[in-house]
Amino acid sequence: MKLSTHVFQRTSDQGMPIISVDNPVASLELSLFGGHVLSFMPKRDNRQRLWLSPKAVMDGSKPIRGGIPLCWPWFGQASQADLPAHGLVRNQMWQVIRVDDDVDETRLQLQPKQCSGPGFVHSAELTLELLIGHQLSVSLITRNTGQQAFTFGGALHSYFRVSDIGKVKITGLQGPYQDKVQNTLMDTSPSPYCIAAETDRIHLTQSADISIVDAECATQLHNQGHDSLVVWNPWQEKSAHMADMPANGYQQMLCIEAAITQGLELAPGQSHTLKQVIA
Ligand code: TA6
Repeated sequence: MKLSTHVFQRTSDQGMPIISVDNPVASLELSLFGGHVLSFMPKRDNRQRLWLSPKAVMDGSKPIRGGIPLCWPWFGQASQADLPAHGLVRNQMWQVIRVDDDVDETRLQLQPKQCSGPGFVHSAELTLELLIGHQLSVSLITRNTGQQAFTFGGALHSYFRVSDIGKVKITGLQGPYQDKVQNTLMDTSPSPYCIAAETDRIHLTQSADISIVDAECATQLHNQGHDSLVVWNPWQEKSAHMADMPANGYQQMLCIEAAITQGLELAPGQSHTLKQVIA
């Protein structure tokens, strides 16, 4: 089904609606389950920026491993044990509410079917806005549509494709971080910043510009509206124990997430944009 000149909707083999964008400068695929970007490739270099697990479960029975999972209205474990990690929206269907084609950019807006549920009983509106052009801009916009303030969190939990994790350097991250593997607070980020073991770090920083420098290329990230940048790689042992990840999958991926981990209060009528631009 054609939604506009450059935007199509199809049904995957597993029965999930997939949105494909193919414009003169870039291509992108998104699953309506989770409002989940699966791939992004600018045509100037035809290099896939995102990593999608070959073992990802794509039938809507669990969140998709890889691409850009949307975590909202909380990041990580929920306050109650029976609630899902990373919030309520990566497990539900989203719908397209707007499509615009421009000469070298396509704009898509989507919303989840529900913005409240167990663990978050507030009046909120959540919109995902994607600008698909020479770069991909991903904005998660939270609006308080109720009469009372609420506190929320979340993340753009992006999985980036790398050629070899052993050769990657991250630039632009300095200062202290919470190390979730060692369960300690570290004073300074490594320099050079390489990944050589299981890594799960919350950098409490509003630094905006980060580069993932790979063997022969670099992926540039511009982040906005976050209180933290999260760096995650499960490494060998954890990958081997994850049913939706190949044992060696950790070698080709690195998560760098624009996140709100500290809780952000939003007054009635206010909106907040959490954004990551990928170039
Ligand atoms: O963002 C890092 C993290 O919170 C890790 O602790 C790790 O478990 C990861 O996300 C993946 O979570 P998931 O629920 O998708 O398996």
